[in-house]
Amino acid sequence: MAYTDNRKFIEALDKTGDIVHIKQEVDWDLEVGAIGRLAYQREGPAIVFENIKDYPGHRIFSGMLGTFRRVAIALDMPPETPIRDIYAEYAKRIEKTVKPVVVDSAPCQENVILGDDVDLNKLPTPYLHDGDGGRYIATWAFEVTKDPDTGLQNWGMYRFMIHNKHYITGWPRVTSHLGMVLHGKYVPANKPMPMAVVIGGDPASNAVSTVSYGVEVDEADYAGAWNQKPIEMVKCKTIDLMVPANAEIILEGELQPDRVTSEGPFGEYPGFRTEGMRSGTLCKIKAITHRNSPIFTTIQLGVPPDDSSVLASMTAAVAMKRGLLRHNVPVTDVYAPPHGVTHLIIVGVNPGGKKVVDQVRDYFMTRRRVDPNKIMVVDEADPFNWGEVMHDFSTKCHPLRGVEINKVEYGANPLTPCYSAEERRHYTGGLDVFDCTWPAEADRFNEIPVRNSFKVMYPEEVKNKVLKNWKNYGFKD
Ligand SMILES: Cc1cc2nc3c(=O)[nH]c(=O)nc-3n(C[C@H](O)[C@H](O)[C@H](O)COP(=O)(O)O)c2cc1C
Ligand SMILES: [Mn+2]
Repeated sequence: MAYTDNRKFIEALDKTGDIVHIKQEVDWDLEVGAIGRLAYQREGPAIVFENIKDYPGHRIFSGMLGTFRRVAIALDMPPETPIRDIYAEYAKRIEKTVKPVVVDSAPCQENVILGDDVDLNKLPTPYLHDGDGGRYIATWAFEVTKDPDTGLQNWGMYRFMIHNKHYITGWPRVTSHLGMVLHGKYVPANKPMPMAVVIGGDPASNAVSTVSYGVEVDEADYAGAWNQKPIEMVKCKTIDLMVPANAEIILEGELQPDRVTSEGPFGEYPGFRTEGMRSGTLCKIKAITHRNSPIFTTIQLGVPPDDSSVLASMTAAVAMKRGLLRHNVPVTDVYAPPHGVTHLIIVGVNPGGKKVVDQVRDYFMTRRRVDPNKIMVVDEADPFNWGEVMHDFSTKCHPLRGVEINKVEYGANPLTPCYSAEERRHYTGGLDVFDCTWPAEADRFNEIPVRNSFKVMYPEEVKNKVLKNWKNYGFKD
C-alpha cells in the first residue's frame, strides 16, 4: 500500500511500534528540538507532538524517515529489510516514473488564509537548536518552482527560516542546484518567482525532493515512482503552481528577485553548526492553505543518524551509482553510510585496479559540486558491510600508493566541518580516494596474499562437508 499522506503513514508506524505520540505539553522553544535530537541519537521512533505550548489544535510530526525501518515501511517493505535491499528497491522504482493526476479539490486547501491575514507565527514552528538564527519553518519540507521555459516543475528540499509574519528567508546557495538555476531565469527580468513550500507532504514526495533527477523531468513523477501510484496534485490558490493535494500545509509565495536578509546559523546535517549568519533570499508568503488540524512536519538535523543521514544519503548514493554507470565505471554498489553524512562514500567495483579507481575519482572530481571528501573503493568487500570495508581498508589500501589526495579548486562542500573558514568561503577543499582494491595488473599467484577465510582457504569438498554437517556439529545455524 502506498502512503499517499502522512496520516496513513503515521497509522502504519503505529502498527509496527515505530512512533510515539507525546500527549504531555511540550515547548516549541527548544524542547521539541531536544526531544527529537535525543530520539535520533538513541535510534528511537518517530514522534507526534500532540500538545504544543501556545498552539492548541496543532500537531508536529518529527523524524519521518530517520531510520531504515521507517524508510522500509514507507516503501511498503518489512521494517527489518536489510539496507542493501532497501537501496535496491528504491533504485528499481525510480527507473519507472509515474505521472501525477490533477484533482479539483484537495485536503491541503480545507483552510485558506490570504494576504494580510497571513501570519506565519500562527504555525507551531519550533526553535530547534540553541544558537539557530531563528525558527525554521522548512526543515523536512520541500519547495516547488517552475521552469518558465519548459513549464516543468522542480522540487527541492531547502531550509527556510521565518523572517517576520509575511516573509521567510533561505534558499539554495549552491549554484548547481536546479532551484537556483530556475531562479536565475527570473532575476534578470526583476520578476518574483512563484514558489510553494510543501510542509507535511507524503513520505515519497519528501524523499524524492532530496535529490536532483535532472532538468528534463518533473519530480512529481519520481514520487509516483516511489509509491508506484500517481501523486494527486492541485493548483495553488494564488500562484501558478501545482502541489501535492494531500499535504498538510502549503505556503504559497514569491521568491524575491532583489531582496535578501540574514539567515542562519543553523545546526546542519553533517552534525555541526559550521556556518554563521549568511544572507538568504526573501520569499513573500501570499497565502497559507492547510488541512483541518494540520500536522506540521519537522526534523532536528545533527549528528547521525537522522532523516538526512539515513534517507537523503540513500537518494544521493543511488544517484551516484547511476552516474558512475553512465560513465561506464564497473561499479557494483555505492553506499553512503549514515555516519559518513555523505562526506564518506563507499564504492564497490568489479574489477578493481588503478585504472578503475581513477575512473571513480574522475567521476567525483568533475561534478559541479564535490560533496564528499573521502571515497573508499573496494573490490571484494561488500560496501554495505562496514566490517568487511574496514578490513579491506586496513589491509589492502597501500599507505603511499593507495591514497590519492586531490585538491578541489571550486565546488567543494562548504558544510565540511574540517575545512577552514577561508576554504568554506571559497568553496575549496579536497577529495581523498582510498584504493582498497588489488592491482589489476599484478600476478595474483605471486603478489597477492591469499585471504585467510573459510571461503578461500578450503577445498570445495571440505567446505561442502562442513556446511552440510553444520547443525549436526551442534551449531544453531
Ligand atoms: C534535510 C535537508 C535539507 C537541505 N537543505 C538545503 C538547503 O538549505 N540549501 C540547499 O542548497 N540544499 C539543501 N539540501 C540539499 C538539496 O535538497 C538537494 O541538493 C536537492 O537535490 C536540491 O534540489 P534541486 O537540485 O532540484 O534544486 C537539503 C537536503 C536535505 C536532505
Ligand atoms: Mn529538484
